[in-house]
Amino acid sequence: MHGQDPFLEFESGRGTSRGAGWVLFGVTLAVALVAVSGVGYGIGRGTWTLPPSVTDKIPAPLARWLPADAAGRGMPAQTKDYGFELVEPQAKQGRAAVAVRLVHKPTGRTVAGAVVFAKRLDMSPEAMPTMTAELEPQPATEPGVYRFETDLTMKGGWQLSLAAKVPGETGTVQDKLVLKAVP
Ligand SMILES: [Cu+2]
Repeated sequence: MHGQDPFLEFESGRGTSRGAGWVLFGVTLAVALVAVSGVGYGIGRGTWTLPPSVTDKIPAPLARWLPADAAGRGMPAQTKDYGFELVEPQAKQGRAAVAVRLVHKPTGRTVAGAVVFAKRLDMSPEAMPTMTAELEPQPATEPGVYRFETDLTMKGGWQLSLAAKVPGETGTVQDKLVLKAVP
């Protein structure tokens, strides 16, 4: 034997006030859903970008679905694990060979097989950003070291801008180095 049916109590008792409560709850839920999907839509279309402070904390598999702006912000954090360093910080003025090492910072290991695809050498350290020098890629002689031939027509600081794709990593490695041309 059972007592009063709870469903009947619901219907007959405070049915009216509860009904109003459910309606209010439903409206709140609907508004929240629209707001959330609107935010998702804005981010998905690239209308809104997330600040690096946020994207840095997002796991890489999730972060690759987020849009990245032109400056490369919003890209997966793991690309910051890599950087370039000059094998020799100085070079003779004139025809010069420049060698850079691509390093996986957490382990200190050099990274072979990367595609170095964006590069520029200019005199921005000497307030001459429009003074550039050609960079001619050279065959690698050791794994993880990338070589270029150039003509350093003036002594002083030259900024080397590099970008690379590392096998198995999403996003792009970007780095800037300063090379000193000495007489
Ligand atoms: Cu110059």
